Amino acid sequence: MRILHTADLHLRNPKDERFKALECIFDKCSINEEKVDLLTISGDLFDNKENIYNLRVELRNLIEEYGERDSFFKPKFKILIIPGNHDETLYDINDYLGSNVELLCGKNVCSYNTNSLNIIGIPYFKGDFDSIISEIEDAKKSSKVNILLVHCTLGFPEIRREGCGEDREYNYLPISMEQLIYLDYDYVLAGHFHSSYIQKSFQKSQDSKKNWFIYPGSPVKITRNEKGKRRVCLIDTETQFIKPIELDTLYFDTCNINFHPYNMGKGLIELYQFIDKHKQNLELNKAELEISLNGYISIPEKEFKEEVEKITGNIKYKNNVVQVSEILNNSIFIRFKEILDQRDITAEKKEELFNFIMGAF
Ligand SMILES: [Mn+2]
Repeated sequence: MRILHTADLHLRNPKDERFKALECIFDKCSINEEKVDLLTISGDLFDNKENIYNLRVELRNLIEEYGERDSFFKPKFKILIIPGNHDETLYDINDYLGSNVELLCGKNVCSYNTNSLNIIGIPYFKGDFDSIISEIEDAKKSSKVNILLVHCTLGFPEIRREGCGEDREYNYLPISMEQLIYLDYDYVLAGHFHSSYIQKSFQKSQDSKKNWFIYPGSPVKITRNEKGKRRVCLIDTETQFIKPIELDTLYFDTCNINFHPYNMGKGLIELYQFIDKHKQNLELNKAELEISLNGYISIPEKEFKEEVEKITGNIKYKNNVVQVSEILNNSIFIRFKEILDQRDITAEKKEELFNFIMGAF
C-alpha cells in the first residue's frame, strides 16, 4: 500500500492558498502522480468553525471530483481523517465528506483495516496519553502493518513552541519517545508540528526492526514559521520506503543580509542567490519572501538602491543600511582597521568588532 501523509492544513476559505494546497495534495494522490492508495490527514484539516459549512461542501465536491476522475483508471484513493485540537468540534460521526472518506472519531481509539494494514486513529483527546496507551497497544495486530494516526506533541528538543504555528495549545497531548517505543507501532503518522518535515526512527531494542515517527509539517504556509518548500510524506508499506515529497504550494522564507563597506559584492551576490533560488516560485506566486538588508555601505545610497533593485525587481525589501564613506576616511578609524587586520582572530570575530566600532563612530 502506498500512503501519502499530511496534517495541519488549517482550511479557512475555499478560495485561498490553503485550499489550493489540498488540491495539490489530491493531485499527488491521483492517477498521474504517486499512485497513492491512502491519504492520511492527522488533525487540523480545518482551522476553526468560521466558514465551516461552506468549506465542507467545497471539500466534498472536490473529493467527489477526484474520485470520479480516478475510478475510471484505478481504484480511487481512500482518505482517513482524525480531528486535531483546532477542529475537534467540527466533525460528527455521521458527516459525509465523500464516498472515499473515513472519519476516525467518536471514541478514544478508532480503527480502519485493509488486507495488510491495521490503522489506529486517535481523535482529539483531552486527557493524558498514558490513560489510553494500553487500549492503543491492545489494538495492534501482529499479522498486519500497524499504523498510528495521532495529533500530538512529541517530547523532543527540536519540537519547540513556535513550530506549532500560533497555537496556544502547543503542548497538546505530549507523547514521549519511551511511550512510542513501548507501543512499537511500525509507523506513527503525526500532526500538530507545522514548521518542518521531521522523520525519526525508534526501536524496541538494538536488534529489533526500525519503526518511524513522522511529522510532515504543514503542506502550506500558515504563519511565518513555515519556512522553505512544504512537503508531504510518501510511504510504501511493502517496500518500506519513506520519502518527503515537495509540493508546489505557498511557502515563506526570510533573508537577512549584512553588508560590509569593503566587500559590497558579497552582499549583492548573496541577495542574487536568494532571489534566484525562489525565482520560479515567485513567478507562480507560491513564495512569500521577507528580505532585510542591514550593515554599512561605501557607495552612495541612491546607487546602492539601484544596484539592489536590479536584482530584486519589484520584490519588496527592508533597507536598513547606513552609508559610511566619511567614517572610512577618518584617520582614527583607518588606524583601528589596520590593527584589526593584523590581529590573529577569526573572520567572524573581526566582523563583530568592525560592526561594533562602526556603530560607535
Ligand atoms: Mn495545527
